[in-house]
Amino acid sequence: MAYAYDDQNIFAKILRGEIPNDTVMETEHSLAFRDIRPQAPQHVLVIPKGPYVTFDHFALEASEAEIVDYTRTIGEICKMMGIQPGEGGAGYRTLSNAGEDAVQEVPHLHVHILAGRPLGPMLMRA
Ligand code: DGP
Repeated sequence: MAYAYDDQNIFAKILRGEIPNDTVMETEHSLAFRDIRPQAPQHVLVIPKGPYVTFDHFALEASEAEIVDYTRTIGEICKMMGIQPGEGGAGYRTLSNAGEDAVQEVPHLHVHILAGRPLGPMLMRA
């Protein structure tokens, strides 16, 4: 089944300027802003401006320009946040929840960048 994009989701409203956000970086195809409910001292969300629901949707259907812009934006934010392990930073975690098993709350692709404290095991033990 093809993805149906709900343009009333909260991140679509942020992209249209209907809801304020704490922007970290904006590019032609991407927007990064601070999570409203941070789960680490640094918690940034990176979203594409296009109407993509999940990472697989974006990876399969976005243009190369969008994919390059989005990927580079994530890298630039890691650089800006000073968290790159290869540059003396203490590291970070990127994650993107998709669908019901992952408890995706907002149906617009977002990658979380979490940093600033030890982040524990990758997944909660069942
Ligand atoms: P997820 O479960 O991966 O879909 O996480 C959605 C995240 O979005 C969650 O960490 C809280 C954040 N969030 C929800 N509404 C808003 C909002 O209006 N503004 C901002 N900045 N973040 C939001």
